[in-house]
Amino acid sequence: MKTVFSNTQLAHAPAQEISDGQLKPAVEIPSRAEIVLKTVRQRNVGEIVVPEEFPVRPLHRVHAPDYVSFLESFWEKWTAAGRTREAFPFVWPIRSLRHDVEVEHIDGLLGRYSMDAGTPLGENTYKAARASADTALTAARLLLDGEKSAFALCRPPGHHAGYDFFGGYCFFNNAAVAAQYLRDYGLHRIAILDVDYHHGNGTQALFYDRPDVLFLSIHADPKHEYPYFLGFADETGEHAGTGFTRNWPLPLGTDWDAYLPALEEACRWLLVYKPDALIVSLGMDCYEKDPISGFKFKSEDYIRLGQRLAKVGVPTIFLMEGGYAVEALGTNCVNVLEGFEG
Ligand code: 6XA
Ligand code: ZN
Repeated sequence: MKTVFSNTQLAHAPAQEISDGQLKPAVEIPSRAEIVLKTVRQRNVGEIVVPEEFPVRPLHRVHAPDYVSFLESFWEKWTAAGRTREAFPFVWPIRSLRHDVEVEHIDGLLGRYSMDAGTPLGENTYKAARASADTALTAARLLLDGEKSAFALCRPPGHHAGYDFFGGYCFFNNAAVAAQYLRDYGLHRIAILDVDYHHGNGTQALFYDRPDVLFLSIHADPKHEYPYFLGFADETGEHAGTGFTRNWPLPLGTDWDAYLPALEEACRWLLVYKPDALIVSLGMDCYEKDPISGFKFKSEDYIRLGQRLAKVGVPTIFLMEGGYAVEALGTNCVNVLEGFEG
């Protein structure tokens, strides 16, 4: 299987994040991608290719143009305001505040275009997020050109990012951008299976009213875990998309045996839906030693995950999302890919 990777993705290198009421060292860091790349090389997964540079158009198919422009021009505005360090939003236009005002102040803009205060924006964030989307798009291109599978080693991740907001370490929704691209190039039905520990709220929302992109997500119960406000079992789609979203929120402490029934059910949905392509939002944070998560996957379980997904028998893109146990990230990720290839 080919791996798509761009060094430009490493340029987003946040120093700190806000979590647990503190400024802490950031966990979504460049070494995550570096160790996966190193393991892909060591274990000879296949050729490593540099992504094409895509124009902004495929991003605009999923994200608001003004949001893309905000990210592009952010650092210039931030530094023009005299700020020198990475940025965090701290005020949001929630209930009772106005959505119809033209926001000008950089702190207002940060709130307007974000969902949380836990996602630092820095000088190179836009450039790295574009490269991450290019990585996903190139993997999609490989599928269109006849490959049966591809691994998009994306960073920063994407599944929390929505139409016009960033959050959860995500800026552009790589899975959604790739899915829309496959649709635009002639595939009829795309399925996205999100196995990240966290619910992919951005991806779900982007396709919630559409039957042409099935969204399936297995994740920690949002009653007890980020993103808290989406990802419950009763969210199943709306309008033409009714029935084309499925969520399996699972309790904290879930191990492979407790996870498997949900995965089997998701795979049955894939059999019924018969997608032309499958995009796996491959978060690696269900791992037992993940520093911010509460599931109990062991490294061997990732081989089983890959094996099970191979049985679905659909052209598949694996696209990296979260996962912060840096030392094990390469092993776990390549376990999925090797399990898939059999
Ligand atoms: C809050 C947790 C952000 C979740 C990031 C993630 N700081 N999403 O791994 O999949
Ligand atoms: Zn996650």
